[in-house]
Amino acid sequence: MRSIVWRKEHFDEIDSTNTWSVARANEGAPEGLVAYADFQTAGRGRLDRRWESPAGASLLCSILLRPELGPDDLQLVVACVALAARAAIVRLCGVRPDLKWPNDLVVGDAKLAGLLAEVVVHDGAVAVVVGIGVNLTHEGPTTVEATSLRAESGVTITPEALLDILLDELEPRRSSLGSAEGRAQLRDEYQRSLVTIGQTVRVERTNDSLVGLVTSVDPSGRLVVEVDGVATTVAVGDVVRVRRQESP
Ligand code: BT5
Repeated sequence: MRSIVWRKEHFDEIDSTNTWSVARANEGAPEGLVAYADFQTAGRGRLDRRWESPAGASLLCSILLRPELGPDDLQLVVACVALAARAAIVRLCGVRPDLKWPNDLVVGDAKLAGLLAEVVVHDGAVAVVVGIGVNLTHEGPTTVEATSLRAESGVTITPEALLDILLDELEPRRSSLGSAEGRAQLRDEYQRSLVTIGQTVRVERTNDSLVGLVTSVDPSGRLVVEVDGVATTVAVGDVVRVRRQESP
């Protein structure tokens, strides 16, 4: 695959970089468009949740990709960006966050970053907008267990510095999406980076929840959870670690 030409668009303030990028994808914008902002007035998480950050305290960006993948493989695109962000963070300040399935970067149990992927189909062409918010100097809302890169490393990193290294790390992983061998390598890197593997978790879905042991991710990046000895594949949901009960 030819290398991607990244085209960065900066906003002092915007409602949401994802909302803006989804609109551009709907107009047919090519792969490589990157929107980033100092401040979002309506930053979005999944399921209509909010992403909060004061001005200039986070990397807030959305990346438009057009991978040649089926809808079942969306989680691999999220994995690409999450792994690129993790590698960039290691390069810049030595902090090594874990990935928490499906869309978080965490240090211990504290959330450092969240990702939001949205699929756009326009004239039969598929685009994926992957948004990521990384706390640089802001430790997130007080209501959640969250952290920042400055709190973890003492280093203040600018959004531009993190974005440039993230895109540098994303390029080879984006290429990997284009071949079966590359996808297998990506899945291995994803699996190694996921703190969720080996945990007993409760997966909360819109209409139900299940509890089981996470054993792996499948080739499409979906979570494989063993429930009463039976392997169940989970494509979407929030994951909460269940601490094992001590025997009385
Ligand atoms: C996410 O959703 O974690 C996805 C966040 C994606 C944000 C980026 S910023 C650039 C782009 N443009 C957007 O509009 N969005 C993307 P979810 O897993 O649903 O988590 C949301 C929850 O995280 C909230 O309900 C809060 O509990 C918590 N939260 C909000 N702001 C946070 C922060 N700065 N740090 C840590 N946790 C936060």
